[in-house]
Amino acid sequence: MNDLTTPTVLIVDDEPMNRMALAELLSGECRLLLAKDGASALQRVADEPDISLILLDVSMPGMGGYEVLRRLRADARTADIGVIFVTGHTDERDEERGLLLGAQDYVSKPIRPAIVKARVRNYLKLAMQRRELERLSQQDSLTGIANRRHFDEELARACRHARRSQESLSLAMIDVDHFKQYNDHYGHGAGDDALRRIAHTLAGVARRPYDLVARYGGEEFVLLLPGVVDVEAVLEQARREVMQLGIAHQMSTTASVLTVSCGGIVADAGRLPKTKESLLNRADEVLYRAKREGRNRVLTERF
Ligand code: GH3
Ligand code: MG
Repeated sequence: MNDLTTPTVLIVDDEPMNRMALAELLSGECRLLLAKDGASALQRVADEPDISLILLDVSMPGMGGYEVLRRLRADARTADIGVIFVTGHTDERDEERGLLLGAQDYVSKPIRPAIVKARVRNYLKLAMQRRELERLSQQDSLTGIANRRHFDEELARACRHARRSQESLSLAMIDVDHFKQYNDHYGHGAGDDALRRIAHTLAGVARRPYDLVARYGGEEFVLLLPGVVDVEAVLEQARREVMQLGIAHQMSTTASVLTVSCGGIVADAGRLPKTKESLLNRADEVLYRAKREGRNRVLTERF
């Protein structure tokens, strides 16, 4: 994982001298990658998910800059990468064409170092602000874990991936038991603290690279566990670790401490329901069975 505060810039030019000049100019500003033609630029982009900006030469042997840009914009994974054309073509029509294709900016060769540096800086500053806003928009402000919006996006993505790869997908809903009484008795502030500690505990349990824990709303959490995993074991660990936090709950009729109920489902790729809502509903049904059967327990279902 790259340092999120240092942006990555890809320099694409068939002339080694041009690449070196730009790299030298920007070496203190960002992490730099170099490519010598259009095809290797696209390969670099496919290998490096964190590229913020591409300084793209227009005329190169083989695939030129316009075609590289067209392909970047046509692929959802790369459509948002910034592109600044660096070109000897200073014709107005060329510049218009590049901008219409979705380039952010245009600088002409021979490059004027101070101008290029300033334009790159300006773009990177905006890109970093946008990235921070995006991060905040995916985060639950109380607990710091993912929010429902982010979870819904990731669930849709995980369903598509499961269908493509024929891997199974596991999902769980986790709900705090008797939390209304906890709030009523200990106060809303204590309730908030408890939710933070529970969120942190759940995040510690689901920690494979594509696992996701989110706050779904109120005192309800969701867990997304793509691929093959022993859901029952993960949820049982979550349930146990929440209990072990030892958050006293005198008003609970289930235990002397705060507890959670968990409803998990394992969906085989071939049997994934059409919509992610029906997947969530099934997990919700299992959760409510866990509630009815006495709370502080894990139930799972496979289909
Ligand atoms: P059950 O065991 O059946 O789940 O009962 P419950 O009391 O946990 O469920 P209920 O849905 O009746 O109450 C949920 C409570 O969660 C109500 C609300 O006050 C509390 N709650 C929801 N969001 C927050 C929050 O952000 N902070 C705090 N402190 N409390 C919250
Ligand atoms: Mg509850």
